[in-house]
Amino acid sequence: MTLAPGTLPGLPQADRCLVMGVVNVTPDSFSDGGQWFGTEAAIAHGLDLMAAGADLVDVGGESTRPGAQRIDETEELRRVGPVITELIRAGVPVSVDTMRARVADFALGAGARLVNDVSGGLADPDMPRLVAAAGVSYVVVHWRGHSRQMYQRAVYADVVREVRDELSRRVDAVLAAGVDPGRVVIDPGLGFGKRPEHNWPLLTSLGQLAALAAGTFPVLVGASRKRFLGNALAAPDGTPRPFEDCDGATVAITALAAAAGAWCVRVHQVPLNADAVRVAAAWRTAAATTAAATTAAATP
Ligand code: PMM
Repeated sequence: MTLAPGTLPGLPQADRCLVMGVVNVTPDSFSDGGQWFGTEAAIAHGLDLMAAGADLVDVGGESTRPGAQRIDETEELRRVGPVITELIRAGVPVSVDTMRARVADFALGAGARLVNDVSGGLADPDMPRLVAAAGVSYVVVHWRGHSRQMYQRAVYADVVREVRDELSRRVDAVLAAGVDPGRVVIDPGLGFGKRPEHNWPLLTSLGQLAALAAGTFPVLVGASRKRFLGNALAAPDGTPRPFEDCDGATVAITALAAAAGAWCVRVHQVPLNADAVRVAAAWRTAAATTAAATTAAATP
């Protein structure tokens, strides 16, 4: 099926896929751990991402890299609180990347516009009710468990069908908790309980993943710098490409996902991805115009 990017109330609007820049206020994230761990560095990075063309900035304080240990709520709040407050004060549209309702509550109180919950509401049962009460948008990510168990649970017979069915159940649950269906975004959760070979069929099936029992939802894609890209670009001896050399691959995924109708891409490096979503928009427009002209020419 064809997917259209769609628009969500209260979030930046554009006639193209949006670009979400990532600020990981962590010492140990897979792709940029430690780079923006200090409050001042993280704030400056968020501002830089906006200046480089991001539509919104996603701020997170807990690493979800495979095997990562959880931090406690106080530490998570200590990391992200001042960064979120300051970016919002500077006029940046902020998304909070958290699995904890209390952290989301703080961020929403400060003016965050989107809750990005990589557990899809499974890690903290209070999260869907909180999002519903706040009336904000909610990214429901496909997830099968915390980082410690991530790979044990990465077993699928039909990854697209299973991820879609599990996402569908999560979306039903968050709607039952009162979340507005017009504010739900779904995300296949690339790398979350998935081995490299699971991510590709999910990427080529965004339209199928978006069409759930409760309706068709906008899709967010978070492929940036993930390990499966390093594997795809491995050296002849099989050595994976280091993540910091995978930005070209990320841009390629951005172009393909945006051309397929993704609503937003979550990326660590903004400028080339901001170009890619514009190219994809021109591509989609030309494809639609050509298809309409072909249909008109074939109509007697
Ligand atoms: N991936 C990471 C963190 N947050 N959020 C969404 N919605 N989708 C993702 O794929 C996603 C996410 C892990 O990536 P990082 O630690 O390398 O930034």
